[in-house]
Amino acid sequence: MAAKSPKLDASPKTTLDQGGAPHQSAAGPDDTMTTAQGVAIADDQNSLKAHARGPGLLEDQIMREKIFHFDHERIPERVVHARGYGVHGHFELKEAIPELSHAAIFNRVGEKVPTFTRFSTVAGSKGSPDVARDVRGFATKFYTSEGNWDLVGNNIPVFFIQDAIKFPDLIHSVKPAPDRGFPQAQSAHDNFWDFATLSPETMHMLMWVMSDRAIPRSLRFMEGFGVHTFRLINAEGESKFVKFHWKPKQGLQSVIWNEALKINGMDPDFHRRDMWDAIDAGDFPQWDLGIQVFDDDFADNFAFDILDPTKLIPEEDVPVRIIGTMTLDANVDNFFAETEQVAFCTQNIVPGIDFTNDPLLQGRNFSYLDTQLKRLGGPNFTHIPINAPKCPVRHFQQDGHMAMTNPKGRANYEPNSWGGDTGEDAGPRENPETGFKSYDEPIEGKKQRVRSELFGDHYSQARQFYISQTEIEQTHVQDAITFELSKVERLEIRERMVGHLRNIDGDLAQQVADGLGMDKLPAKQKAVREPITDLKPSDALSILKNGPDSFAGRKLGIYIAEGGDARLVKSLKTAAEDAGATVAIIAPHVGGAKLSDGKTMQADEKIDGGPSVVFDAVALVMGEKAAKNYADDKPTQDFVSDAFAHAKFIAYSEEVMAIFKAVGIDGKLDKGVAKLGGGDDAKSFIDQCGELRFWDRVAVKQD
Ligand code: HDD
Repeated sequence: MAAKSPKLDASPKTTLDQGGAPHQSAAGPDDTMTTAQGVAIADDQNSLKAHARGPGLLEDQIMREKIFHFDHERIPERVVHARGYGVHGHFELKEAIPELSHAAIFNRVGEKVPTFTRFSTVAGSKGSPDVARDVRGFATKFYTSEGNWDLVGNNIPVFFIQDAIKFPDLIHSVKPAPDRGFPQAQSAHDNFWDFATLSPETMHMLMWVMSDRAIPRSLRFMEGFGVHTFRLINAEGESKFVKFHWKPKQGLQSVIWNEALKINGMDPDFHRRDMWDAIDAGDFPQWDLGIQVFDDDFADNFAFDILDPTKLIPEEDVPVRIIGTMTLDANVDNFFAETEQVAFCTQNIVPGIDFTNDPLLQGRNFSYLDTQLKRLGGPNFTHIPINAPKCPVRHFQQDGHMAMTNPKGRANYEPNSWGGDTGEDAGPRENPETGFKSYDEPIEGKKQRVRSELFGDHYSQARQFYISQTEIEQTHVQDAITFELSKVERLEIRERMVGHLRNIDGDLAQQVADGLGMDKLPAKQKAVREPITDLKPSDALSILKNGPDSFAGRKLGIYIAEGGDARLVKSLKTAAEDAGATVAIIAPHVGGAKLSDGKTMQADEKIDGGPSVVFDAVALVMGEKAAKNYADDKPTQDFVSDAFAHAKFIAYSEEVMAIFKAVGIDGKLDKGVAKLGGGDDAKSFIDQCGELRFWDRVAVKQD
């Protein structure tokens, strides 16, 4: 359908708002395409040539401008967290905490503070799949009335390393190897495990990354953590320590590894699509912001150093106090302008919040500002709308690449003596009352390259995490470590890791050793500090103990085929939607299938493109002939056998037994597989789906 004339294929209805008031094309009617200089374009299909079959002319300023701009469309991707997805929202404080902090954001109950949140994976590049086993970034920019506060956290409350000087090594080791340029978006390789096992401070975080936390079902179903200990400061200048938590109102949920592998093939955009769709449908995800507050006394008596980012403070020791809620309610208008250009910086804090001496945080405070210069090309990235504060900004910084908001007047320094009688504007002045003040913590000591002694405990909380998991979750951790180490070629690296595991949990070490086919357990790794083995399990650390209480926000896939009972399909749809879930119809053809009522129901997906791995639960409703017909169809068989293997709830109309027979599960049907007759069957099934998985099916580990 090549259009000969731009008029035939004209799509350029949009005019670009280049920062000012909405404007019309300088060159003519609203929809006339122009160059970046505003000159109307007559032909956007043909470059200027010496002759219809002759060479191109250098003179063609219109083509040159277009190609020039295209050539420069990309900016460097983030060196870590390159793949991410950003969403607008707002934060609303529910409980003021003036006794702890004088920050406006913590004192103005009911005020809606705009936010922008970017979720990300760490290791993969921009085009890598969403459901890689990885930490998820959870970074929120609060546009507060006192300036921007960036809470740049992860979905895991601890980190791999204790000192920022090790960050480049950590990231080099996990990213593709420099000689071969692979593997992409994976930690299952020699370099990563070599570094990790030579750096025992990674052990606690490794437990989290090998757990299902690292393969979330949705960005909506995961927690967020500020990781470091920060300070809150009140109007009297008093300080308490704080750790920040995001608790999803949607409950926690992850996928299982075999599912993740398949999802990445079927839908590499699984997480971003899920977020876009939920917000587009008005199903706005919410997180409560919680704080764990403690004082010097607690810090001095805690078994670990509160400045050590590889340690957490169990919620049983210091409860999380919920103070407000963030709602994500708007997708971006333009991915590049917002998600790509957003620049988070840990050093962006507001009066009433302060840093601590956590050596990882101190290093981050340098790195983030520095990296924005490289990525966004100059010091004026705060002029880009997504980064610009939504409160007054007044200073004497000036010029630089792409300066957008330029001061007026003569004074560009201070102190100055303009103002007063001169009639000139003297510009802004510092304000000792409202201005940012650091906590006046007394500091003394020797300048040294050392870590504090308690940083040497590498195993105690790793063990605590492991023993806090349900049996199913523990199995997943064992399987994940076994999987990853099976991809490690050098035997001594595998042995080193099992040697570390022996300091964490004997059974875990044995299971992994067996999984790797080791004849005997490798020697224990020497611990810098003897691990504490009697830390109590903490329920807050398990996903399965913190799941949702309904099927809301989840997705049911209904596979229909010719002759399927129309009433059943309808009742399933209604029950799922009533529960706040979404439904996708899958059929042998995207054109849908004619159901028992003689009407054709359109499909959202053809079976090959709608596998069961992308749904939380599935149903199959087909006529007898169709069920027999599709019993031998491979995608249909995978739909059923995967759903069954992944412990999903499955509903079916009795004709579908032919397919169950074909995949060999007809003799194994359990309470997680529901035959739909009529009456309340659909509703009972959806109620059951609220448990998300029928874990009993896979609870017994096969040797
Ligand atoms: Fe980092 C990005 C989270 C340690 C250096 N980091 C980045 C992002 C998140 C985190 C969520 C993506 C922000 C976005 O969406 O744009 N990083 C963390 C957490 C850490 C951490 C929770 C440990 C507690 N990071 C860390 C260290 C350093 C960095 C120790 C360097 C010394 N991180 C960066 C960076 C990035 C970044 C290079 C890349 C892109 C960016 O900053 O804007 O500066």
